[in-house]
Amino acid sequence: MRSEYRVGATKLVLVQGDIRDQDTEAIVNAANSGLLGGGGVDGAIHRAGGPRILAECKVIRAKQGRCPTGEAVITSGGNLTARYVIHTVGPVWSGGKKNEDVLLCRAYRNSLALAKKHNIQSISFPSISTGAYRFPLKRAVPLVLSTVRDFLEEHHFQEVRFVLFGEKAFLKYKEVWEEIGTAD
Ligand code: AR6
Repeated sequence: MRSEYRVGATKLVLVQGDIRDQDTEAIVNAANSGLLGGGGVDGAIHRAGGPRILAECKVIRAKQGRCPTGEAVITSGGNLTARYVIHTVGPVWSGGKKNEDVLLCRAYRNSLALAKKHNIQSISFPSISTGAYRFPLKRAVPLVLSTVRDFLEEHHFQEVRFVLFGEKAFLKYKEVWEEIGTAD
């Protein structure tokens, strides 16, 4: 399943699929602050991308320590089709009173800003924090899509893609985008 929209000159795509298979210049990893791999999207990206990504993450760790929640760092894509992986850390859901909403939006915004800094034209996002970190999907999607929409009103990309693993997530993103996204 796939839907295409526009925000200004940027193509916004929602697709059901696997983040590892995307042909955008960058893909985003839902990492943890240790940056040394994990389960879910993180494990899948490291397995598919090979040891080069982990080696670069270790260099970043040695230089700056852990990656704070809401921040993002960049490595190459190793063996992936994507040239870069942007590793960002979403918040762990703990009831909604620990600034989770703000931190989730920050993870998307900082990933986009880092992509811009590296002159990246196309980028794919997974649904950050809504797996192991248990951020409720229903609450996350309007926050995420309005954050990205607002960023794209100020900055242009060729394409921003959301890659949703399951049908339920895909349909939720589609429903919300059709409510809050800009019309063509
Ligand atoms: N492609 C796209 N989406 C995926 C894929 C995939 N290959 N695999 C899972 N998803 P999660 P989080 C979906 O748990 O909640 C890791 O251990 C999944 O269905 O990957 O941010 C890290 O190291 C869910 O909707 O990320 C951290 O410790 C979404 O991606 C922690 O998990 C995010 O699920 C981060 O947890």
